[in-house]
Amino acid sequence: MIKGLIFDLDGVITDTAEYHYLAWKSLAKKLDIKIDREFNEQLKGISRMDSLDLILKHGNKENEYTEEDKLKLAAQKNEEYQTYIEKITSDDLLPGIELLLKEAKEKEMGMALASASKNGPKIIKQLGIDDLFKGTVVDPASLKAGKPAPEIFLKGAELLGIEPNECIGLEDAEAGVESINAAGIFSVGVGSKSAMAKADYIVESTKELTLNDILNQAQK
Ligand code: B16
Ligand code: MG
Repeated sequence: MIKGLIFDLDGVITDTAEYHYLAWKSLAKKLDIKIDREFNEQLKGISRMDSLDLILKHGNKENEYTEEDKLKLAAQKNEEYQTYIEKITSDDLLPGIELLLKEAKEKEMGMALASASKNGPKIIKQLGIDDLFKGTVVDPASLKAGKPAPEIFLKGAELLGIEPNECIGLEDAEAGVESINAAGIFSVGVGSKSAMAKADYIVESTKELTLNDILNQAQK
């Protein structure tokens, strides 16, 4: 029986990808590296430091910075990113998510957050949904390995006090779907059929996500 939902944040609950893009783009410009929205697709679900490494590689500058320099660059990006997320409100919940969370709460299902973002707690507060995730936000800094490793979703199940086969995981990134699958959790992928090919159940957008459908699919 399904007792809990484990959510990715960016691309499932809200769309912060554009803000990450704007902040990375301005940092990249300072480093004389050009990135576009297509390149940004690769950064979805990827941790801050891994994203920076991909950007430096993209500009053939991967050997020009020490670890200390990179920490400073990532901090600069995060400072700009935080100015964008300050403006997030409950209006920024993706379509269908408010109802899904409401129905899950009514059914007394557990809800956990499995986001690679260290800004996750701040973002869910801005969205006005932090009460639903009390004590169930996985700390990405505590992980030995990020997505696609299963650890983040396994920790989500652990925080909910339930088994992986009693959970549904929701993701919009390929690495995220792989992480859910490797954890032995039923995976719901939000996105195109090709990008989400490995998911157990696919919806093209959060608009199509309903609690009934995902429960029915997971309990088939
Ligand atoms: P931060 P998710 C991910 O969120 C983003 O998709 C990714 O672009 C970002 O680099 C990562 O969080 C880390 O974010 O810099 O705020 O720690 O999709 O895992 O919810
Ligand atoms: Mg995501």
